Amino acid sequence: MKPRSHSRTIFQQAQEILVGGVNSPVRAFKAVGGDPLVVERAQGSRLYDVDGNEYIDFVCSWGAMILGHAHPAVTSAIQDQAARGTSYGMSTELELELARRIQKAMPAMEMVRFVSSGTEATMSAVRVARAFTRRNFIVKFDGGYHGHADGFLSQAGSGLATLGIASSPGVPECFAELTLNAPYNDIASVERLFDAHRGEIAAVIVEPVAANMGVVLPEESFLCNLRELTRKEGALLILDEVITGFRLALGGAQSVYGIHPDLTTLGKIIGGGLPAAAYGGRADVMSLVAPSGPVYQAGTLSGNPLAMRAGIETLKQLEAPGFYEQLNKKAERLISGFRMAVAESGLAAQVSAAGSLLTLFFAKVTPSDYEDAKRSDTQEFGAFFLEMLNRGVFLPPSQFEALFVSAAHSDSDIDRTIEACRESLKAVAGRK
Ligand code: KE4
Repeated sequence: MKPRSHSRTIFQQAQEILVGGVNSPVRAFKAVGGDPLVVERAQGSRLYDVDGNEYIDFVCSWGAMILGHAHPAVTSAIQDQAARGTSYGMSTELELELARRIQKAMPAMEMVRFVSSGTEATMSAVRVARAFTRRNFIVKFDGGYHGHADGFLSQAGSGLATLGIASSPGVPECFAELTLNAPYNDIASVERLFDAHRGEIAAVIVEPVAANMGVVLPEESFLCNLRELTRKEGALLILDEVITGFRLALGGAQSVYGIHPDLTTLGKIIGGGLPAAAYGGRADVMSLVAPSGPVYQAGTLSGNPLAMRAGIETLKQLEAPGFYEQLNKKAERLISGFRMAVAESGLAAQVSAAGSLLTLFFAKVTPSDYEDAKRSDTQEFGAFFLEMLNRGVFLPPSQFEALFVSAAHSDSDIDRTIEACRESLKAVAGRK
């Protein structure tokens, strides 16, 4: 590993003009320390920094690069489309084709609207849910992340004060109060919220497999209880599948867990690494969105032709028979290798996983909600992260994120990563 001196210089200069030197907070490595990576290029399972270091990449652009970086079919589609112009601000047949592929994979998406980020997708889904139900409150889960729209930057108030309190300056309390928070996997707390706000809750938004507190799995019947409860209460169920969509299966988590949501949000994978996201679902709900209905939502780059082409080529690869079986087999090898390395190290650590999504928690028990996840030893995670990075393995720089396995990760990548994990855990244990 060469010293990351050029990365450091660029990052220092970036801090003079880019806030925090980055364009998204997690990239600043604040949770793990050390100099953030400055990437020069990527190919397959590899990232290369500006100092010429090579890393096996398990961030995969936060899940978007399920095929790996610079997949030839995706790259040539983008090149071909770019030569035809990069944005028209008008409809194309491409967005129709991608929408049809999405709907075929997720039949609950009867109507679709493309936007440019997951934040736009979830923000818009909540807006149309409020319009459809004529109710103002929404329920989200502690540790759930749905992008940075004001209403989502709300956390559980203290004690019984179930009204949300703003988790970020700049979010007026009156906005935050319209978001009610419940612990993940705790259906009784959601029932209590509905009892306290009968007829006032427009929707429940949930990551069907939580991945923004680290990977936390839904307990048996949690999701179907949520589905039953929302239906009974006349509220909409929004599955935020920005991470799980086309990740856990072609049909997303909703196909794995057999849940038929009213609305679904997607992002990351459907843009093939370019900015594209979507929200959609019941036709009677989505028909309220302009220009069909009065709920306004718009976007200059929505349905961008390059992103549509990249998404189409990506989904074509995902539709190939056996894609997910092969991907999950790779992930299973990594997961069992990590578990063996943890057992050898004697450290209190757990691997929590769903398909090709996983988190190594430095915790005594596998978290089932955010309170559990927050008990993880983030110092130990930070030390482990840096040990892995210095061995050429790039993990998400936060205990509360997920590792992503891509189709480009080879058997030798997996073996090398397991060996690096074994050595890194030993180094961390050796410091105790
Ligand atoms: P974007 O606005 O970042 O495209 O999507 C927001 C979003 C919505 N829903 C879920 C479940 C998400 O995970 C996200 C964004 N995920 C983070 C990673 N945990 C993006 C990485 C970042 O913030 O830089």
